[in-house]
Amino acid sequence: MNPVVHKPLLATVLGQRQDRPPMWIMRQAGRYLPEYRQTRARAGGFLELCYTPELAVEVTLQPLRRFDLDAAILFSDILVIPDALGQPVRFEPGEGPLLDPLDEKGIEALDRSRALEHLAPVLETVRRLRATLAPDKTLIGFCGAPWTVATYMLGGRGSPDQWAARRFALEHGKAFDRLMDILVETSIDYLAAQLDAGADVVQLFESWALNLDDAAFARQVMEPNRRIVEGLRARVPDAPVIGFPRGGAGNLARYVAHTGVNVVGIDYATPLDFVRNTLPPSQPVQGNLDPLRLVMGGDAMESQVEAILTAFRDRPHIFNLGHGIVPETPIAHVERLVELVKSA
Ligand code: 1CP
Repeated sequence: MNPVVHKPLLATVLGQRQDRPPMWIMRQAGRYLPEYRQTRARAGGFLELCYTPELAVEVTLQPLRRFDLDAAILFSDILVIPDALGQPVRFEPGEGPLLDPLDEKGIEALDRSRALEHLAPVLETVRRLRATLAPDKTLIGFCGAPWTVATYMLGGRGSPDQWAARRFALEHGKAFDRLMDILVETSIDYLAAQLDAGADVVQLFESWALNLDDAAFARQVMEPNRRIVEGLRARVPDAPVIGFPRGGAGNLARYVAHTGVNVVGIDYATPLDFVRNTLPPSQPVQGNLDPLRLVMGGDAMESQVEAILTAFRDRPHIFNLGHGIVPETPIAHVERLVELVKSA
């Protein structure tokens, strides 16, 4: 019989406060690591890297070889879903993702029937990671939440205010709701398959939950996230979910109550006091160091790490950044961050 091994990060997701907060780093596999840049060059394109299990496993594990992190996050991208639905995604150097923006006809032409087949290599990566990872490490699967993925599908690229997608939602309500339905259903299939392949927990990246009024936040963020959590748990009972509604601070408590996520990710612009006063001490949180402070290191970093650890000391807390690590981050600063949190 296998002994049950304690996974501190998974336990925290399930609401059990640890004496020292477990940690991972948002976008921990990436361009700040020379070994990532090397593997990325071997793969050719970025999507080839995502769709080649051998290389995707390698880059997933790279940050864990350097740093004593408590979780690995599957190496993939939120934009494999449009790619799998038949809206091709291109990654051009220095550009970020590019797509041909969808119109109403394009939404009708999306084909959900073969999406999981297209994503089979990503699921194979999860299976290989499960077989390789040390038993005390948590394996995090993920997808982009529907609204965030839709902003790229409708706008064709990242944008500062998501104008194209916000406008489309009001101007072409029926087609927009159809797109959200497709994304909700595909995300449920995809996340259930990741859990089935061996992920311990899944994260919904709602990176563009900002710039939305009450009604838009309810329609575009809260309801689709809720439907995914509910649909996923109908397939995988008690599926553990982390939600990260970046920019949704005013709605934090409502988001948690409405969606039923286990953990809520806190972006770095959300005041620590506000979180303490808004969410009950039993509510697990994840976050929220500004990635810029990790670039700076020194007191700029250390003072805020201390403030975060103190603010969340009384609750289940997963230490993390409040958004993704950036390419110019010095590796020595990441080493120091891990040392600081480990000695908390
Ligand atoms: O050239 C390269 O190597 C591409 C850089 C890169 C990487 C390393 C991209 C392009 N995606 C990724 C991997 C990735 N993306 C992961 C797995 C790696 C890990 O965490 O260790 C994850 C979880 C993501 C998630 C992701 N992709 C998000 C949500 C998180 C966030 O940062 O808000 C978003 C918005 C994307 C889209 C995307 N993909 C890539 C870029 C540069 C972007 C952002 C574009 C923009 O700002 O609009």
